Amino acid sequence: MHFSRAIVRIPGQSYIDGLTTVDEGRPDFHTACAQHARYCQALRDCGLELTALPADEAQPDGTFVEDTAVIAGRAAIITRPGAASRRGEVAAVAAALRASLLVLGPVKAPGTLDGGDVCQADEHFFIGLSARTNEAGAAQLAAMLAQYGYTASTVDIRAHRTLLHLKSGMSYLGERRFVAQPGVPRAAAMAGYEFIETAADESYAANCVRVNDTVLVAEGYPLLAARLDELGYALRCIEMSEFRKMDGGLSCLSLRL
Ligand code: CIR
Repeated sequence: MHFSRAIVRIPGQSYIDGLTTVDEGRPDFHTACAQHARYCQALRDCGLELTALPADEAQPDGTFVEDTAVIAGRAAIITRPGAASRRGEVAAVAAALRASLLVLGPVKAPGTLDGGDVCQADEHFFIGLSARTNEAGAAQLAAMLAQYGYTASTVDIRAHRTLLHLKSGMSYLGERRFVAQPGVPRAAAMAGYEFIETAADESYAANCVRVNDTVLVAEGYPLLAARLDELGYALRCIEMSEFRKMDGGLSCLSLRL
């Protein structure tokens, strides 16, 4: 897949009051902004043109734009985030997406869907069933994807208590290869794919992002970085400490199109 654009949203000061299950202390707002700026620069260095939405103080988790939409080629499906406090995030992202994509949805109640639960592997979409994404949301997404020739199947991660979203635990690198934390459920439809498993103490790094010829990896996970380097990927390591504190990973911070 080739990406030419990305949508991001600058964190607001309310970022530190967002949702989290992580017990690593409150994020530092200024450090989060600096890390976000470096993330944006990394995307630009990968050749992407960025649309940076302004911070919205009413949306503490708004910087995690990935959860608000699913990109499928020239279409974007607007979600209905599982956390009620995040439902106000979708309007601004949908408006930005309309500039370049055909916008579908949103997912309708009782369906809920977070983009972080959606892992695209070429023409197939794996949809995590989680505390945020339910069967109704997954079925609505699958039906919209089918209109565009994509297939989809679900992966139930609800018993995996430390995993917020499917992509918190796995990423698709292309060429039928995933990076995954140990213990992330492997759906039957994943047979035939290669898995690079992270070390148990590097499980956060399983959320990495292939952007054109580069793989963005969180800074501080040397075993995964060495393995990806050995496999020939060009790596860009990005400091993510202030996003990790709020359950966020690299993929959550952008929508790539
Ligand atoms: C939340 O709990 O919704 C945010 N604090 C973190 C969302 C992370 N998004 C993602 O993994 N796609």
